[in-house]
Amino acid sequence: MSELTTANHWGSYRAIVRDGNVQELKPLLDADDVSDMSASILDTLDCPARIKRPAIRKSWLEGGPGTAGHLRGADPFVEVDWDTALDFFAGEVDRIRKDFGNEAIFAGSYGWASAGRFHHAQSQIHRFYNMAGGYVKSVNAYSYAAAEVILPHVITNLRHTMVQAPSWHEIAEHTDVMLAFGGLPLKNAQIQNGGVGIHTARDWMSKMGQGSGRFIGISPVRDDMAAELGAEWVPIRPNTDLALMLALAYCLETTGRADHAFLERYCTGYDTFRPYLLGETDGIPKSPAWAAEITGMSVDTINDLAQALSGGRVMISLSWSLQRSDRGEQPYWMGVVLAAMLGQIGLPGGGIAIGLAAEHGNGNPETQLRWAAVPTGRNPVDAFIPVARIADMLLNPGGTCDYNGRTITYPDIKMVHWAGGNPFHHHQDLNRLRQAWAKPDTVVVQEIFWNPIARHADIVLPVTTPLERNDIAVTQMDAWAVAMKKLIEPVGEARNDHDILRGAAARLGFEDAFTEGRGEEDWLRDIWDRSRQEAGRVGQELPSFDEFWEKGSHKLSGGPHIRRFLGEFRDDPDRNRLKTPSGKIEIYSETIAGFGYEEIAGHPTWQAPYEWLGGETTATYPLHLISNQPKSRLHSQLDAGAGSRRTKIGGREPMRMNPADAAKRGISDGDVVRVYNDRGACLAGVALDDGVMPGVVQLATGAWYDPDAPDQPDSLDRHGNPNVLTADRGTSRLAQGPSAHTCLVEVAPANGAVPSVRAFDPPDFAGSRA
Ligand SMILES: Nc1nc2c(c(=O)[nH]1)N[C@H]1C(S)=C(S)[C@@H](COP(=O)(O)OP(=O)(O)OC[C@H]3O[C@@H](n4cnc5c(=O)[nH]c(N)nc54)[C@H](O)[C@@H]3O)O[C@H]1N2
Ligand SMILES: Nc1nc2c(c(=O)[nH]1)N[C@H]1C(S)=C(S)[C@@H](COP(=O)(O)OP(=O)(O)OC[C@H]3O[C@@H](n4cnc5c(=O)[nH]c(N)nc54)[C@H](O)[C@@H]3O)O[C@H]1N2
Ligand SMILES: [Mo]
Repeated sequence: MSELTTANHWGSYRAIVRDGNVQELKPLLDADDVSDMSASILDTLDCPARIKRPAIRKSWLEGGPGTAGHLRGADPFVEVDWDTALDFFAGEVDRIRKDFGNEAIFAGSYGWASAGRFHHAQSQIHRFYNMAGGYVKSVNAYSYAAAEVILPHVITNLRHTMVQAPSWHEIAEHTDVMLAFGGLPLKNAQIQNGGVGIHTARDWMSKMGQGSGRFIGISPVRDDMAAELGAEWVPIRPNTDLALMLALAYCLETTGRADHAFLERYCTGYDTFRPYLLGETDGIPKSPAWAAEITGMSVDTINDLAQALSGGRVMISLSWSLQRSDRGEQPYWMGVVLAAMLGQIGLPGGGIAIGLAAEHGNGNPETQLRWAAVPTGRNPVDAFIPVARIADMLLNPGGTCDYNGRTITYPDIKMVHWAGGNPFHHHQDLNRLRQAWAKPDTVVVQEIFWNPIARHADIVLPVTTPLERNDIAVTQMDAWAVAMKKLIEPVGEARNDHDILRGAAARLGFEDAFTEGRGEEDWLRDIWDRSRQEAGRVGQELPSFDEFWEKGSHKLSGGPHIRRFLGEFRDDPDRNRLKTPSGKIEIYSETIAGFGYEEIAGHPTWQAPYEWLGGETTATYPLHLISNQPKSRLHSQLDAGAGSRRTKIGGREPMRMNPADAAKRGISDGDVVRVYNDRGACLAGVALDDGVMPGVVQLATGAWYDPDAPDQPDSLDRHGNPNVLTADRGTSRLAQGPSAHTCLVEVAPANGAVPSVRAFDPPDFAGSRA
């Protein structure tokens, strides 16, 4: 028996390994893991959904590239040996680049993959394609695309808001009132891209709950604020936060509480914004009465919130979810304006917080180090898309898209390659994505499981889990480094991403460049040693690789607990200018105004979202669907595992619904229902919950898409994947981010026999070859 350390995005573990099997995963560093995933990790390791051998889609194998793309997701597979699979894969890369150029290969490959610096699927695939002549990439993240684009125009870059996010420590000590738009969901704070040493959020939330600070959660769902916080819940119609913020700003301005000295010294453009706020430009004062109509809140509630803003040190907190909606740039911009009007930006515990509790690291009061990574090299191809424009690109080769002041022309993609992400989880309007997905000649996927992305591929290459390889788990957002040790031999014929790509590189003649002559251990040492040098530069000391590996984990020494986001700017705005054009906070942006997009003016303005509870479409689709992050898994990862399957209702993804909405429709707790709109339909299992406001239903993302008729264009999803319902529309022409949180649906009892869920079964096989 041996005890070895391992880690993943949701925690660090001590594994008990006996006779080549992992018997148990125990928390390595802390027991406070409210979303412990160990059971799911273990029971999916060798489950029926695990991909054991390389496989090729039958029509593609028989007819060659470009054959029956519409059958992707419906065709059976033929299992092949590795040489055959790699010959086909490398052959396609070569054919496409010769015949069409590297601009015909899309390898943006967005997704979270697994923790571990070396076996990081995105680094590996991008390194590979850079050496193969380049690929079309994607920019920005599904998480916060709109924020990434708007924030640098008006205040600072998103990365800065993450690594300098006010720490829990600072909030507990200094914040008197926090207005948390979108809440501070504890479930989300349990994970971190790259790994988590000790989960800190829950303890801090308890501490803050016991302190004197007042926490107000503004959200359609009550448990977006952890019980520990003892917070007040103020329900709001989804996607109307901007109107509430405007009304709060209106109250500050009209009662003489706006900090004009701050606006004068640190901001530009308030003079242009103020007439809009007061209604002088459009005849509509953005008053509490005006906002009450839009938000569904009472005038009194809005006035009370405005009063609360005079309660001492005030923090405006914006969840990332706010900007994954139509015109999602706007509440972010207005959140900044509101904080500026309060004049506390740069003071401890005051100002603005972005993405607090969205992940473990934001708020985690720990030291940060920029760790070394696998070098990916330079991409010779310039073409790119905003990440969520994938279906648009595939459907409209040669078409254009506006993005942040420029016009992008969509390349004509012949080959798509994904490693470490699941667009059939993450993208909106899956029926549309399936149409788009039928277009390319060839789709290559490196996956662990027969999940929907693997099923929609032509060439499927089975990949190891982190338990089957050696690696290092680190992230800039946590103080811990954990040795991820190989616990077991690869399951079936699974290979590491690096080894798969090395096999193709060998066929294409650049194996040595790809590997630099290094094996796994050499790479780990190289990454560690380069990180050690970087640590030295920032006053940290890392042990030698051997010492670290032997010990299994290492904690960096402590850092400042009070970060004072934008503190230097506040101290001296002339010397520490922001990187905005004016060097100040831009309440009015000439740059954005200059783009001439009617949906985004030069300052924040309210416009009704394309779908919302106050609009006309509510006659047909009267419920707003919140498809938020799942508590029981990470996106679609480990949906086949015990932890996630335990939560299913009638085998379907649970959908929470207010009892009043259910009663109107004759729906009871535990019923299987049909959720639908013009874009699609899925089944789900109902959980009644008065913590979801009336008019709203909440169905988390990540149930493996399970089309009932996979050869039909608009199939019912049997399992409860909300992305058959969401719209594939960019937030605006500014960022073109995903707008998943803008979505109306109707719900009805699923009368009669309902098809059983087959998402976790392997696909059909039509034999095997060599
Ligand atoms: N409706 C709706 N949709 C959303 C969201 C929403 O709020 N609502 N949120 C969006 C957000 S914020 C995000 S970040 C995305 C997340 O979207 P993704 O990051 O694409 O989702 P994951 O399920 O994490 O996909 C990772 C995939 O990589 C595989 N994998 C894991 N480790 C490895 C590895 O080492 N190698 C390889 N080759 N594969 C590996 C897993 O099996 C899994 O299929 O979803 C977005 N989609
Ligand atoms: N357990 C777990 N944790 C995760 C993830 C996971 O898959 N599982 N995913 C991680 C990833 S990739 C990301 S990007 C972060 C995402 O972090 P967030 O974007 O903050 O996460 P969400 O869960 O989508 O949204 C949080 C809450 O915002 C509320 N909300 C939605 N729309 C609106 C609105 O218009 N107005 C208001 N006021 N509230 C609204 C919803 O009620 C929702 O529960 O989470 C990370 N954490
Ligand atoms: Mo995300």
